[in-house]
Amino acid sequence: MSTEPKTPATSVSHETIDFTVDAGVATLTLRRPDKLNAFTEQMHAEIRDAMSTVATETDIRCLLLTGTGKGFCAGQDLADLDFSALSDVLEKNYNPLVKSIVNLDKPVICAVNGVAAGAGANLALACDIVIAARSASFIQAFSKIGLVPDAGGTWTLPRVVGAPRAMALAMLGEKVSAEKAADWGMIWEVVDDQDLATHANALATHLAAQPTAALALTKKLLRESFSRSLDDQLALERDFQTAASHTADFREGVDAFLNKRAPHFIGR
Ligand code: T3D
Repeated sequence: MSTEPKTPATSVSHETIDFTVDAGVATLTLRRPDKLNAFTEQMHAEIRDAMSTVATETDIRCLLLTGTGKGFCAGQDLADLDFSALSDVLEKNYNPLVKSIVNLDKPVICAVNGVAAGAGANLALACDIVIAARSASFIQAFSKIGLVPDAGGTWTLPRVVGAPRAMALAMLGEKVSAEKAADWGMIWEVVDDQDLATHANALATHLAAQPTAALALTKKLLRESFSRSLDDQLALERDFQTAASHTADFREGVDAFLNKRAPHFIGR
């Protein structure tokens, strides 16, 4: 058993998200339930603010992303759309958001509590470990309104489900159930709706107490592997393993094992 980080619980109030930090876990909850938590300009600004705290606070060692109500996120709020400036919106909002999750040097869990559509689906798929409620679903809704997939979907989808499924999902915009998403390897697991929050919190609390510096290196290694040769990847593993071996957590992990006691990891 590992020990939870000792951070005091904090909560920052926003209008469209909830953001809390407790026991090393930052929980970012999308909160526009009447609109299935669709993204607005304001929500993007509030998420940016929260993500900046997650990136810079060393006491935060895991991020949990989820939504309120019956949806996880229905993508861009189509009533808050600037038809003349989509590329600006992607550059300002969606692209930095996806990068802030993929490049975050901490594990990111997404607990998909309901439908995840458009950029909402691709936001979920950008996270490191995705758990979904049994009633949740994923929809590449873009083709239904004459857009192309964004928020990293054309990068993530072929990697997680393969090109044939990615192509059909993107072209047909069909709803994929949580069960099918798990069968296809799009997500980690499905849990009963009533168990999602408890399960996701337990997983996030567990991860926050793990050797998170090594987890950050692991995340980077796996992400980088898609664009590297085997030789380059082996060299990167060597370098990152050297870095991991210099952490206090490595010494602690080995000592705890040899002395048959629970390790106490500090994330450094
Ligand atoms: O630069 C840019 O900004 C471009 C970026 C684009 C990124 C994108 O994400 S494009 C894709 C945008 N999203 C969609 O096209 C999905 C639209 N929504 C749906 O297709 C359906 O709502 C769902 C399949 C997701 C769920 O269907 P259902 O039947 O469970 O719920 P509902 O009744 O359709 O929705 C409930 C309410 O949420 C409803 O509002 P009302 O009528 O009760 O006042 C509905 O209008 C609202 N809602 C759902 N999605 C959106 C939305 N309102 C605004 N924008 C939405 N995306």
